[in-house]
Amino acid sequence: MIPARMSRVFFRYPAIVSAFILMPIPAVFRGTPVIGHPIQDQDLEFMFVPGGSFQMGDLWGDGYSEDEKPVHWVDVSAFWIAKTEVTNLQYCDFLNEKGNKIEEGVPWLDLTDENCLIEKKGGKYVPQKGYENHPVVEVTWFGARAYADWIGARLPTEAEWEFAACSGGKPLKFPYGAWITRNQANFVGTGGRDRWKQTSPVAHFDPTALGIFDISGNVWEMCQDWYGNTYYQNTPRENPAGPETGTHRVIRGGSWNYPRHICRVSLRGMHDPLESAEDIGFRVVRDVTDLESFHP
Ligand SMILES: [Ca+2]
Ligand SMILES: [Ca+2]
Ligand SMILES: [Ca+2]
Repeated sequence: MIPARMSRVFFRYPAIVSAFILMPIPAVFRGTPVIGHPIQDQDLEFMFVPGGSFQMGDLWGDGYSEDEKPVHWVDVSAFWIAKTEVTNLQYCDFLNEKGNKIEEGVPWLDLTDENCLIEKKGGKYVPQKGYENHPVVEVTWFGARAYADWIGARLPTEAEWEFAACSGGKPLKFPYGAWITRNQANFVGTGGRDRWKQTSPVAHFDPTALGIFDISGNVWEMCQDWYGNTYYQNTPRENPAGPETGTHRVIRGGSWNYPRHICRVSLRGMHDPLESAEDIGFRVVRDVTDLESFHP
């Protein structure tokens, strides 16, 4: 069954892929980056990520931490990824329907935090003026997961996140290549097109080759996996989904609060799922249905 919410969600196949949609896709297309489309107003829009194999981890040997090693091959099945981080306005739609529920003893959104960009006015959740299109922050992992459920989606695994961040598993250090500039992403400080000391509106910078925005910088993005610092030493090749248990969840991509080097696609962060922060948000992904699948 398609959830009611799906009526507000847009899925895009890149033109090059849609021609092959009903036939087995040649191996050469696996992991091929796809071309993006303009973002659609406040509605969630997804890009198709063809499945493929890639080398996950610190390809360049310049990570801060051993947790990105060893580099290892991973097979990722096709999935859909939201083009942008979830915005304050999108998150308000959710809160106005479901309420700001308590899960594991904490509210989905920490409205009491001075850094929260959403407020409750006249019984309704509204973004602070001017922050409608900025990514939601001060949201817990449970609040992120609940939103994803509500929209008929889920949080990405960190393997999916990294595969998408390097446009289908290309050997890239940063989402745009060997380097990242202030004209490409919002990291700490300002300069060039990065005019922001804190969050920027989503999709202000150019998309990656895959057609997604702010995959590095702006806000950290929560993944579904538990964080394990030695997980790469013993991980399944096919669609790894993290350790069975843990204390922290994986976050990826760096933020407005961290330096350029933290925007590396292989960098792994972690975050207490009961906590919320001024520079941590999320984006959602969706599984490919049988009908949409073009794997033989
Ligand atoms: Ca900045
Ligand atoms: Ca981001
Ligand atoms: Ca907080």
